[in-house]
Amino acid sequence: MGDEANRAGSVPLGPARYFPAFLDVASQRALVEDVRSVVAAAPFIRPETRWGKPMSVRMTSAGAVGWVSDRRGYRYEPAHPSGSPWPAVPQRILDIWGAVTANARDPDTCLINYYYGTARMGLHQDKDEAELTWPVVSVSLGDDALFRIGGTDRKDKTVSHWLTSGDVVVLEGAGRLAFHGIDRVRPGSSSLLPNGGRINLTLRVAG
Ligand code: MD3
Ligand code: FE
Repeated sequence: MGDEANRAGSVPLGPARYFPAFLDVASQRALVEDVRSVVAAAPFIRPETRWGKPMSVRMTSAGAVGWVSDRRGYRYEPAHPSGSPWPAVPQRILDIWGAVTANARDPDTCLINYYYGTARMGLHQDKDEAELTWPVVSVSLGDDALFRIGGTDRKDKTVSHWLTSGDVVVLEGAGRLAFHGIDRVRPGSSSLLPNGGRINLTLRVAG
């Protein structure tokens, strides 16, 4: 897996494969329109942790299932908390997965994270999916974000990198269970989103 994508221009970022400036501005704008149509059907919410504390990142999803968190814990659900099914993953987003993975199957969920102001995401592993062997693909849109990634032990050394709009990161193999997070976003660093902030699209096979 990955040889074709490496030929298309990825560099290592810790255990991740990083595609700087993978998307041109026209593609980024088209993706923002796709996000708008998803959000019209499945509005952003501010999930609560299982301890009842609201997260600083707003979230919604597209796909057969979507990631939710509340006092019952973290899990994938077939519907938005409103009861409506999640909208389909837009084709342009699926095309990115097709371009940077071996594409053995499509992702069944796209998490849409919205960071505004001081929103951040603490160091964590992604392991709510049924099979942890499929890649995870992340697309950054809008303001720059300070991304941190380490190893499979929380205490492992981490590397930090500012992700910018249009960047794509792929996690697979040993990197799939790496600890990672977003320390902060730099307000006003991009004009892509009229109201500022950062959107991250995360494509996964949830199972
Ligand atoms: C490393 N999101 O939603 S994307 C998340 O920018 C999440 O919103 C961050 O971490 C964001 O869970 C980081 C980059 C990313 C995505 C998945 C990974 C890095 C990853 C899975 C394993 C290791
Ligand atoms: Fe994550």
